[in-house]
Formats: sequence, structure tokens, C-alpha cells
Amino acid sequence: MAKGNPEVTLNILYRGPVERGHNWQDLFAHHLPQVKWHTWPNVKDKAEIDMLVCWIPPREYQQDYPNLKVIFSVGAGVDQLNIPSVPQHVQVVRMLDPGIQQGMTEFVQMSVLNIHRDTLAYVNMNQQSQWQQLPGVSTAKRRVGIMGLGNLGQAAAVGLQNLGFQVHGWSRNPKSVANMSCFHGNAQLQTFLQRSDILVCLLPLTDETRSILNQQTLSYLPQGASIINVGRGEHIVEQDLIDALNEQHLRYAILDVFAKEPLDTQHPFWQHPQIWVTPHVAAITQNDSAGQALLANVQRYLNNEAMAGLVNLSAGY
Ligand code: NDP
Ligand code: OXD
Repeated sequence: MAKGNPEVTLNILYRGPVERGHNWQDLFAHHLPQVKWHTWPNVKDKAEIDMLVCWIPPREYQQDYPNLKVIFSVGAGVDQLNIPSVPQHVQVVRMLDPGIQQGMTEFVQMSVLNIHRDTLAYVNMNQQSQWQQLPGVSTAKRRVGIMGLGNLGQAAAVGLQNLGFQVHGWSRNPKSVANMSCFHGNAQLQTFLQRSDILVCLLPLTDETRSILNQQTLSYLPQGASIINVGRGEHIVEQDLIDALNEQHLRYAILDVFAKEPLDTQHPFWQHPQIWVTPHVAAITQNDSAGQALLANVQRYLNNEAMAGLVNLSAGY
């Protein structure tokens, strides 16, 4: 913490989009004037910095900022921080922004409805002036499985239930969530997948979840099932997904996240008739609500209270 100016009790270094930085700097100046806001790379004394607010931290921050205590991710995910490289004494806090939660719920609802109503097939038919009516089922007969029953997965589940879908979920630890069947752990993964007509991946990326959707696990999905990936690209083995679509085991994939972003212009996902690509826009951090969430957490820190969204470094999320 700052020693020079007695009125400054905490130094925050922000690295990210300029407009958001100005917005949050004003917010802190108004509500927590004892916090000094620095904008990367303009830091005179790196040893002063207590907290880092960023998506990707500056290179070699572990050595360059010796008094760092907390890293706040500006997103809900923290895999971009390379958790094993974070010093053990540094706390990592992810962004619990109501704006992200609302955005994700909307995106999942939109994607599930598009799959449910065959939008991609009709768009393809439009391009060929082809008039063909496809059979449909009611939402009550469509089973949606959500991988990851955390902050975003549970909100998306409620959004889908409100549309009448049958929703069930899968998590690492046992869970009890109102009005839905919950599965957990590797032992229940196959059963969970076998009843998912539409699978939504909302997992964090960890050593345990990397490549979790592969040739074998995809084969557990019912014939004609579809996938929505809004977790991270590395959850899916890309070629295994393409094979499952080409073999018509899977019907559609809506993909928002990719192992390499931006997705290469030559990547086969772009032209595949059963795939719809979106450019990592499912849920975007909202400056106003996220600023309030950050402010509340820094206030908790100053009050010696537990911060919301604290990451378990050994679990990786
Ligand atoms: P949470 O940490 O709140 O929830 C994660 C969920 O995943 C928990 O239910 C957890 O289980 C489960 N999980 C973790 N590891 C495993 C495992 N090995 N096996 C089974 N379940 C597991 O995360 P959020 O809901 O806030 O966010 C999820 C992810 O969404 C983010 O990490 C990010 O990758 C992605 N995201 C994508 C965005 C986009 O725009 N595409 C935007 C925002 C986030 P348990 O409950 O038992 O701990
Ligand atoms: C996030 C994201 O993690 O945008 O918030 O992917």
C-alpha cells in the first residue's frame, strides 16, 4: 500500500480499453478517493501497485510488481491469466458482472431457439430459393444440457426454462438446483450427455476441461443433437466436431469461442453449412455494471471482507 501520500491507501493499475478506464477512474475518484488509479503503462513506481485490473496482465508482472496483492479479471473467465503462473500470495478475482450474466442468458436463449427452430437450415435454403418445411417439436420435448452450473450456467438454465425447455445440468461438485436434474463428475458425464438434444458448454477452461468435447464424448450425444460453445474454444477438439457434423451425428454447432482468436479467415468453421460462428460476443463486460462490481469488491477488500468471485487457484476457476 502507498507510503508517500497518507491519503492514498491503495494503488490500482488498470490495463484495458481507454474509455472503460476513464469511466472506472471517475467512479473510484467519486466513491473511493483514497484509491489512486494508474493506467498502464504509465507507472512511475511499480512497487506501489497493490492491485491489477486487466484481461491480460503486463509481461513479467510477477517480478515487476513485487507488492501486488490482487488481480481482477475484467471478464468472467480467468484462463487468460495462466493461473499456474500466478504467485501463490496473489488473490485472483473474476468479474461477476450482472451485465455479463444478462448477456449470456440472452445469447444462450437466442442460440437454443435458433437450433430448436432450424434457423441455419432455413437460411441455407433461402440462399437456394428452396421451399421446404421441416418437422418441429415443442420446447417441452427438447432437452437442453448445460455443462457448467455456475454463475452463468444457472442463469442461462432459468432463461431456457422460461421458454419451456427441459433443462438439466452438469458440474464438478454435486448440486441441487430448483426444477432441474443435476449431474456431476466424470462418472455421470455420459448419462448427462445421452439426454442432451442441445448441449451448451459454459465451463471454465482448466486442465480438467480442456478437450472435454472430443470424439468419444460427442458420440454420447443423441443422434441429431446440436452444440453451443460459449465456454472456451479449447473445450472442443475441432476436427472431432467437424467429423461428427459431417457424419450427421450432430446437426448444428453455434460457436462463439475458438482456440485461436480471431478465427483464421481460412478456418473450415466459417464455410461449414452446419456451423454458425460468432466472434466471442456472447456476453460482453458492461462498463457500468462491471465498474460497480469492481468498486464493491475493492470496498470489501478495504473492509477486510471476502471479495465476490475469488478464484480457487488450485481448481483453476
Ligand atoms: P463459474 O465459475 O461460476 O462456474 C463454472 C461451472 O463449471 C461450475 O458449475 C463448476 O462446477 C463447473 N466446472 C468446472 N470444472 C468442471 C469440471 N472439471 N467438471 C464439471 N464441471 C466443472 O463460471 P461462470 O459461470 O461465471 O463462467 C463460465 C465460463 O464462461 C467462463 O469461465 C468463461 O470461460 C465463459 N465465458 C464466456 C463468455 C463469452 O462471451 N463467450 C463470457 C463470459 C464467460 P462446480 O459448481 O461444481 O464448481
Ligand atoms: C469472459 C469473456 O470471460 O468475455 O468474460 O469470455
